[in-house]
Amino acid sequence: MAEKFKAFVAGEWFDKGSAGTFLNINPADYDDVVGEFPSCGKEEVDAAVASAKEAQKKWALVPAPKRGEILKRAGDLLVQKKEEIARLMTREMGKILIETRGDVQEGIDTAYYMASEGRRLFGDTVPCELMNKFGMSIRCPMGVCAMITPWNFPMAIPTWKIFPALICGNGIVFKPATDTPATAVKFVEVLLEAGVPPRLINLVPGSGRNVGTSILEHPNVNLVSFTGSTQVGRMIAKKCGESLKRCSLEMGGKNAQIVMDDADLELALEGALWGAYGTTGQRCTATSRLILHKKIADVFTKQFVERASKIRIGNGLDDKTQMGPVVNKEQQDVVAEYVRIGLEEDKADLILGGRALKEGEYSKGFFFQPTVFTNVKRTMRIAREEIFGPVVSILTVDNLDEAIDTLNDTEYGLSSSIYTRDVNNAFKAIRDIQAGITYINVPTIGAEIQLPFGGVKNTGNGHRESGHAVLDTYSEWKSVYVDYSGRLQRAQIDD
Ligand code: UN1
Repeated sequence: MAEKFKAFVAGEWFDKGSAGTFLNINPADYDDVVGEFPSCGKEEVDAAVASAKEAQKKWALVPAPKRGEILKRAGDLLVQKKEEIARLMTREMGKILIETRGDVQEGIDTAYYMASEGRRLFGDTVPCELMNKFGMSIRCPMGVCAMITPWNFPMAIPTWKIFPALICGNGIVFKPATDTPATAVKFVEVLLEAGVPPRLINLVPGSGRNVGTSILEHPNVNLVSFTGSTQVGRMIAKKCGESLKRCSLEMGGKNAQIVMDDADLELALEGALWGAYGTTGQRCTATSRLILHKKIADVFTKQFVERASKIRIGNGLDDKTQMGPVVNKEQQDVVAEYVRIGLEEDKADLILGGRALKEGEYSKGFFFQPTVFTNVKRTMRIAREEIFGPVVSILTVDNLDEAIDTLNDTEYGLSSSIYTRDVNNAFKAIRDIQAGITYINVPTIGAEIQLPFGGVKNTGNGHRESGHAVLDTYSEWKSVYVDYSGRLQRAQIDD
């Protein structure tokens, strides 16, 4: 019998939703059922929004430093439960333990960062143009914020959204990905134990069609924050546009690492392997293109393939495993389909991997070999579309300008990296690369939470997560003028 997990709406836990229940399985071993979860729908979303809206009125009156104390306690609890949550996360979505620990750590970092924002939440004080008049800007809550989160960072990404929303004084409706509802339950338990008012935080697991649609159509949802595919993000933006909800989108990437001929090749190799195959390539920041200077392309490719071929694939709970499965069967099929496309279209050379692993120890999971294509042209689909799996396309260039031009030749603009020892190359790249994040001698993955996270072009819609920039998403600015002259002073008219 599968363990029964619950949803949490209007201060109550319950184990059956209006759309029944759904099962969550371990992608490394599909006989291992992680749990049975309530499948929610419109009924629960309506109740969740009403509850969050009501509870938010009181929460907005709690001084922000006090809200911060609750976030600090949530961080402390995540520290205590880090190992337990990391193991559960590996079981439900497959990435290896050191990475799921890192995922929880990112949540802890966010808790502490946002806890101290409770004592800042800076606005401006500015001089006014008239005498005896004072001007300032303050942050006000948005109201009810709905979070629609992905499965690849089941703790970090919900914390990126929920902690800043809470510190800004908002109520929450949280729809986790159906592949990772267990981590979401643990997170909500932590929030409640830390002292977040029960009716303020609502957890509504269920499908995009049932829960997602009801959220988007609800008139009392003031903001939707979404991380996921560009295709779904576009649909969300359209829906939010109709009702003028604020919407913060963090979507696809086709991130590249440039390796120049003057780079420290060993360092660049390590970075490329981690960026490409960490999280089995399932990060929006994953390195899915390597752009190599022609002088080092052959030697770099040879060593990259040699090392990639040695990556130990297996169950992420095993300490020896270096790369876990992909998250589910559909994702395994998508990756296989891209390999087929790569082979057919314009004939890239498949020089490593390319197959789903289905035999022996892999027979009950969704594993895929580390895969490398060379002779890839910029126009090919494997060089342009997000694959979200362990597949790398190698492109060769003659110089830095061509490298940057190639890197920019995509509809996306999330993360980017250049390995070079030449400071002039580095600064040119910082200026000319079109991306929300540029790393110098660092792989494309591994953003820290004190800087803004997000992308340009079709990766985002101008909002950022993390850092203090995220506060602009979860609050409304109010400008305040205080005239203490005791008479009518007309701006732009009186002296
Ligand atoms: C994601 O892939 O959606 O920068 C988030 C990184 C992580 C977060 C990735 N800190 O790779």
